[in-house]
Amino acid sequence: MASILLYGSDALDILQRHWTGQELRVADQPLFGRFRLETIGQNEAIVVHISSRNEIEIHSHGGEMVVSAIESTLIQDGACSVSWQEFFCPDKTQRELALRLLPFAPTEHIAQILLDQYNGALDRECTEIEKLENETVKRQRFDRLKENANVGKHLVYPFRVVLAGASNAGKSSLFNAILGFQRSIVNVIAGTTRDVVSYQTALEGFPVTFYDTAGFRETQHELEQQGIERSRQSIANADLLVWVIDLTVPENEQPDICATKNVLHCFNKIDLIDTANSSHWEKQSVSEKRTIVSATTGQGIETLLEHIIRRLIPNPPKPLEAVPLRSTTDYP
Ligand SMILES: Nc1nc2c(ncn2[C@@H]2O[C@H](COP(=O)(O)OP(=O)(O)OP(=O)(O)O)[C@@H](O)[C@H]2O)c(=O)[nH]1
Ligand SMILES: [Mg+2]
Repeated sequence: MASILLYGSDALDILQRHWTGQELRVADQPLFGRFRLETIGQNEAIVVHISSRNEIEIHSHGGEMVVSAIESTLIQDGACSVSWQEFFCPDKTQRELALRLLPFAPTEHIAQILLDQYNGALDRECTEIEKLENETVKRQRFDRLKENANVGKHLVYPFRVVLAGASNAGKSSLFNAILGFQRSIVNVIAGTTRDVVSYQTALEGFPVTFYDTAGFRETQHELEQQGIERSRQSIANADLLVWVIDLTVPENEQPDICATKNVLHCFNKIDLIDTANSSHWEKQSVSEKRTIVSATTGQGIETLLEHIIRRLIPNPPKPLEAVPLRSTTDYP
């Protein structure tokens, strides 16, 4: 099903030229008839709803060819085509951008943030900031806008969280435990993952893509070397690197590329540590910079996810708060 709104003073006259069916008139009820598609020389069954002489909804079946044939017939008669976003919000502002992004909202939470922006959250905040006389408060409110602008970049495009670490640390097992299904192959043989495996999900309603990568180790195997090079590339593009460490083996050094990244250390395989040692590990400060889990038993995974989202969004926007959006050219 596709809907086209024919709007303007000539709307009824334009429709009349191509219409055969029930008499066209302003009515509460839909009217049934056929629309002559001039460009392909066929009559298409349609339903129209005429709420005023200026405003007519045309409903056809949703095939792309039919919709574009109706559109080009109307354009030939003097109509011009605008997207629904431009129609409702023609001023090319953040409000229009919010509408443009709305169909791509991956979760209800994101849709709500976008609707808040459409309803003028940013304009209101800017007007209020301008009126403030206290420079310190002004700066605080402005800094908060900047903080939310980082969230605004990831309403439609997910945050990228890369799981990396030494071979066999349990990255793929952790990836599967986070997602809740067996997306990646897990094996006791070191060097199992070669390509980057990704999956998009949501944390607290924000889109996040997790990447499972090939483990770092010295190897002469060309395929594995290629995999490790891909791991480096994924780390370079990450918003957050989760460096996975096997608690049962001496800690490996991180490659240089990790030094510049936002890193969370994740100690895995706590289930293999005997009770005495385990309490030693559990006493280690679990913080937003380090966390202890077992990908096998699921222990600590919830806490890990909380830490991940807090590292990505330390203070999530509150309902009705202004979230600056990125320019249209960055979006589909
Ligand atoms: N007991 C226990 N075993 C684990 C845990 N996590 C992973 N393993 C085991 O460790 C081995 C390696 O796990 P993977 O998830 O394939 O490790 P990886 O880091 O993806 O390995 P590569 O892809 O080779 O780099 C497998 O035998 C897993 O079953 C854990 O939390 N506890
Ligand atoms: Mg793996």
